[in-house]
Amino acid sequence: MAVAYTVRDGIAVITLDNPPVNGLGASTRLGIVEGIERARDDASISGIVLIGAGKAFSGGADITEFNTPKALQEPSLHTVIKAVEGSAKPVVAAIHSVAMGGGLELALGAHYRVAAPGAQIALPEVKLGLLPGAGGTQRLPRAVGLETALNMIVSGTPVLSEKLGGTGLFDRIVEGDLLDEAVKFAKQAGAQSGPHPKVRDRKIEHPNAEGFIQFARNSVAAIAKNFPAPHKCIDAVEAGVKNGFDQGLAFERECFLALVQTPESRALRHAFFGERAASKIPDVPSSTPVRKIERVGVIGAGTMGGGIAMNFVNAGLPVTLLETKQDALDRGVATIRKNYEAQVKKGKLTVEKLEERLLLIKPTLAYDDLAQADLIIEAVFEELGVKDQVFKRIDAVAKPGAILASNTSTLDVNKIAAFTKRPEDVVGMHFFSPANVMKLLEVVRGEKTAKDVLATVMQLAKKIRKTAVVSGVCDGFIGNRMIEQYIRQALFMLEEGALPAQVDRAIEKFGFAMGPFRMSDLAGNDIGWAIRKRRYQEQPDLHYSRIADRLCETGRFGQKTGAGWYDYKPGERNAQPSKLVDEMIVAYSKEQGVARRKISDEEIVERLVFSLVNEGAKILEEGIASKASDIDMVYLTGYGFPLWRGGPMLYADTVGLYNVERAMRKYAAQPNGDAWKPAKLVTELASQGKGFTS
Ligand code: T1G
Repeated sequence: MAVAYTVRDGIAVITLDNPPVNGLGASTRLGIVEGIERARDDASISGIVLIGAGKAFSGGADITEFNTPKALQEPSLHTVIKAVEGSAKPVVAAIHSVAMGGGLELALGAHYRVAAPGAQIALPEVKLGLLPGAGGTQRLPRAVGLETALNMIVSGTPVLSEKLGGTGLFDRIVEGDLLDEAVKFAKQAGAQSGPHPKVRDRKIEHPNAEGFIQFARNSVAAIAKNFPAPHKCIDAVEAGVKNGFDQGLAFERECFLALVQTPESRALRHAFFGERAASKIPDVPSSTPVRKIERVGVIGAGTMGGGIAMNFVNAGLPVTLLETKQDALDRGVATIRKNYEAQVKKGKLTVEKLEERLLLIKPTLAYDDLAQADLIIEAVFEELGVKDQVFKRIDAVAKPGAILASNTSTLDVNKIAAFTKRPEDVVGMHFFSPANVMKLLEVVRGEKTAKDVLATVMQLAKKIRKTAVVSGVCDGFIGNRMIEQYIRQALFMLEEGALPAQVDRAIEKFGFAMGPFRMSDLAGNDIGWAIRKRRYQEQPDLHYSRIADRLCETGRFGQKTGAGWYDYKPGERNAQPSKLVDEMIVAYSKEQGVARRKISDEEIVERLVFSLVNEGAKILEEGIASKASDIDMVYLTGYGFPLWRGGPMLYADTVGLYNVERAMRKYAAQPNGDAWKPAKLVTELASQGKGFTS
C-alpha cells in the first residue's frame, strides 16, 4: 500500500506510505492522484491533507526507479503536482522530518504548507548530477525568494523547516500534533471560498535579479568545473525569472532530461547507491542482531591510533587510549588536543565541545583498563610478531563478547585472529590516514569473523560517519592491492620514457586529487620501498621496475626528507620537478638498455586506470569484494578518484569493457607487458557486451 486515504472531520487525509522515505514511486504517485479525485467527488469533503507516514514526508522521486520505465510512467510527478495544484478543494501539505527533491516539489504544488520544526527541507537533485525536475526551479523562488532558492537548489543543502518559517514556504510551523493541526488548518481553508493560492501565481521579487544570477554563476564556476548540473540549475531558475512560469517549467524539463543522461549524473547516482549498498553484506541479513558498543579501547596513540580514537570521541563514545610508555601516551593525547584546537581555530568546534571530547578520552598504560571495552582496536607497529603479543594480551583482558579489531593495512587478519582464543570476534578495521578525516573504512572479514561482528561494525561505521566497505583477506585488501598495480605501471612508464611530473599531471588532469609520485612523496617513499622489498622476497617472479628503489637508496623519501621524486623548498610542500631525479631516471633507462620513447597522456591515464580495473576484476572474481560498487566506493572515498567519473569500475563501464580489453591487449604486447593479461571477468563481460555495474 503506497498511499492510504482516510477522512477526519470532513477532511480527506492522503498518507504517503512507501517506506523507507516515501519515495514518489509509480504506485505512490498513482495513489495521490486517486486520492485527490476521490476527495473531489465526495461532497462531504471540504479540504485535503497530504502527509507522510514513518520517517519522512517524502525523500523525493523514488531513485530506485531511475533509468527504469517506471520513472516516467504516468502519472508522472508533473501530473501529480498538477492534480494537487488544480484541486478546487484546498490541499494542505503537512511536513515532518524530510521533504526533499520531488517531495518538496509536491508540497510546493499544494495550496498551503504546515511543517513541524526540525524537518530537513532540500532540493538535493544537484548532488545526483540533476536539477529539480518537477517545478522546483520555478516554485521555490516564488516561495522563498530568488536568493534563498538559488542557494538551496545549487548547493542541494538541507535547511531546517523553522529557518524557513518566515518565508512564503510555510503558512505555519506547528509545535503540536502535526496531523491535528493540518486538519484544523484544512478545515479553516475549506470554509473560505476559493480559488486557493497557488505558488506558481506568485511573482519572483528581486531588486536586481540579473545581477544576482550572474553573481551565482561566478560563485559556482569553481565547484561546477566537472559537473554540468549547477549551471543548469541557474539556467532553469533564470528562465523562469525572465520568461515566466510556463516557459521556465518547459525549460526545466529539457534540462532535466539532458542531465539524467550525462555520465556525471550516472556517476553521482552510482556513488549515492554505492554508499548505501556498501553496508549490505550479501550473506549477513539486515536483521542480524548487533552487539552493544558503548565503550571503545584503542591500543597505540600514534598518528593512526590518535586519529581512530577521535572518530569515536566525536560520536560521543568514551575511549580508553593505551600506550606502552608515558611519553608516547602524553604525545598522543597532546596531538589529539592539537587537532581539536585547529578545528576551534577554524570555527568548526567550540572550546566547550573540545573539552567535552577530551574528557571522553581515558589515557592509560594498563591493559586491565580495557576490560570493560565493547570494542578494542589495535593500531600498533605493522609487524606480525608485535600483533601476536598485543592480541594475546587483549585476549587475556577483554570481556567475553568484546570485538577485537586490527587496523592493519597489509597483514593477514586470519593469522591475527589465530593469536586469540576467540577468532570469531576478530575483524580488520583498516582506517585511512588521517584516520579522523578520511571517510573510508575497510572492514576486513576473516574466515572466522562472526556475522554479528560484521553487522555491528558496519552499523558503528555509520555512527562514526565512515563509508565502510567489506573486504576479504588478501594482501592489500581492496584499495592497496589495486594501487600496487597502479604504482607498478607508473614506475614502468618512468623507465620507458615518462617523467614524474608528466605522469602526475596527466592523471591529475583526468581528475585524481594527486598523481602517484606526489602521493608517494606525501605518504613517504620508504613505505612503498618496504612493501616492494617484501614483494621481491615473496614473489620473485613479479617484474617490478627498480627505479623507485634507486630513489630510496639515496634517502629521498619525499616531503619528510625534503626531497623525493620532487624537490621541496625547506618548510614548503609544493613539489618542484627535480633535475637530479629526472637525470637519474634517464640514466636508469640507459642502464636497462631501454630506448626511451614519448608516452602520451592518454597512455598514462589508460595504464594507470585500467591497471586498477584489471586488479579490481580479479578482486571480484576471488570474492574479496562482493560488488563492483564497493570497489568504486573504496576509490572515491579513499584514493581521490574523481567523483564525476564514479570510480574505476564505473569508469570502465563508461569507456566500455570491449575498449578496455582491447587497450589491455595493446599494452600486453609492449615492453613490461606481462602485467596486462586481462582478468577473466573483463574478457567474459566484454564478450557479452556487459559491464561491471550493469
Ligand atoms: N528514493 C528511494 N529510496 C531512498 C531515497 C529516495 N529518494 N532516499 C533514500 N532512500 C533510501 C536509502 O537508499 C536507504 O535505503 C533508506 O532510504 C534510508 O536512507 C523530480 C527527480 C532522505 C535524508 O536525493 O538524502 O526527487 O539502504 O540511510 O540517513 O526533482 O536518504 O535502508 O534500503 O540515507 O535517514 C531527490 C536522497 C531524488 C534524497 C534520509 N532526493 N536521500 O537519510 O537514511 S531526485 C534525494 C537522502 C528527485 C525530482 C527529482 C537521505 C534522506 P536502505 P538513508 P537517512
